[in-house]
Amino acid sequence: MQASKELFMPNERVDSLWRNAHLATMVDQSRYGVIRNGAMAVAQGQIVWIGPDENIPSQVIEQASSVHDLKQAWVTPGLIDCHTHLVYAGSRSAEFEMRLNGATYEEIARAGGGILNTVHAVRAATEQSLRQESLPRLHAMQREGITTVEIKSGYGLNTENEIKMLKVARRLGRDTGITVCPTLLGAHALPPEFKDRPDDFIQRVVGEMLPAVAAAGLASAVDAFCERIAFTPEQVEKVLHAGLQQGLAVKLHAEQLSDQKGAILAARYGALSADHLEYLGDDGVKAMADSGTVAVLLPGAFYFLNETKKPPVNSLRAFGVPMAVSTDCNPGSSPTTSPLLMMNMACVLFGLTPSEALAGFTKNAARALGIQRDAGTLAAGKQADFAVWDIQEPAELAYTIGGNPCKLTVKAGKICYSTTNTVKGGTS
Ligand code: DI6
Ligand code: FE
Repeated sequence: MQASKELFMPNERVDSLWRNAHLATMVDQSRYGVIRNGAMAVAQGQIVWIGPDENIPSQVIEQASSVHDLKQAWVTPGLIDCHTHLVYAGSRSAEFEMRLNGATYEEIARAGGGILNTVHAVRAATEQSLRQESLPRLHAMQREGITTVEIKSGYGLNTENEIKMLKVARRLGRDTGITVCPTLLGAHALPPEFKDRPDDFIQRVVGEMLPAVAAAGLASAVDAFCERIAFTPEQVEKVLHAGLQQGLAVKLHAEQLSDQKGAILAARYGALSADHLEYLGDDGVKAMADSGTVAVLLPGAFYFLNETKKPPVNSLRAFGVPMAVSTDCNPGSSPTTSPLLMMNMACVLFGLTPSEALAGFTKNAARALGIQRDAGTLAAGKQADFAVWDIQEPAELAYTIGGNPCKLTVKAGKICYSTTNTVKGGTS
């Protein structure tokens, strides 16, 4: 309340006032930071006042250009999907069939399929067709309350095609009004033209791709796949080092299929997040706790690959490592666009509580992207990104399997999706 009073100036214009709602602010994670019968005032895209409806200052009501009655619906921060490979072409349903006939994900990858299968499709696609294929995925996310998404490159694997993917990612943000945080994942797999020459490829990533992408301002973070079927910790380290030198934040695909000590490496580079983490050991958990690195859990990939080893959630909790949850939306290991289904899986498969799962798509996801100053909770001074849900209690978001109670998605105070219309750019 203190902050609200400071932010709201008596003569200030209020663009919109949202009343008669229950707010899961996520400021206090254990109880969702609930304000029952709450209200929020928005000016210039920011929350300027938030609190119980009965305490709304009279000036706020007088100055409000528009008032929305939310009819006792629940409001959460706009959902943040902090790990996706949403820009891609084609499908990998044939590999899904192969896996169900006995092949493993690793075997398919070693035989030149897997990620490289999608690389061929992305290289063959135009910027326009890549955008057309990817846009419905982002719209689907918007319909489930997403207001911010991270999008990785990683299916181009050369400078020209990685740049093509990142340009499409940027364009999708403009198409939808969703904030896109772009990440260069140049070291995702070894492209065919560098077969048996991984060190030469890493040199290309570091010497050519990374500087070109950074110079064009097309990425805010760098990522790599540290794994037996991808790159060694030594190779990954070169990429992280070069990324930091170019002013990018660091993220890492670590310990997905085996314990390569990737999370320890990521922590050493002050990574925002280490992601997947099924095979993470206690040494990795401790390193992440010390560096403040967020653990991004990806239950969709765990489920879809029929993985049995779970990430060490109890240990992450015990060491106070913040946990984010994300879709990992990609054609090979997690073909989903549903944050709500991922919340359910994070609870049922990994043992997160429903409030941890929601924090994983809000507060902790913001931290995994380094945007916690502006996003991830509902509080005065934050961007007015929120979702409105037709539910009785916030735990329902993680409880339901499938289904979608999202009524409205609001970005910087503007409605960008509602159950009755989708407005590009939005109206307040
Ligand atoms: N791990 C994953 O689960 C995705 N990338 C990665 O490094 C899978 C990407 C794909 O199979 O297309
Ligand atoms: Fe991934």
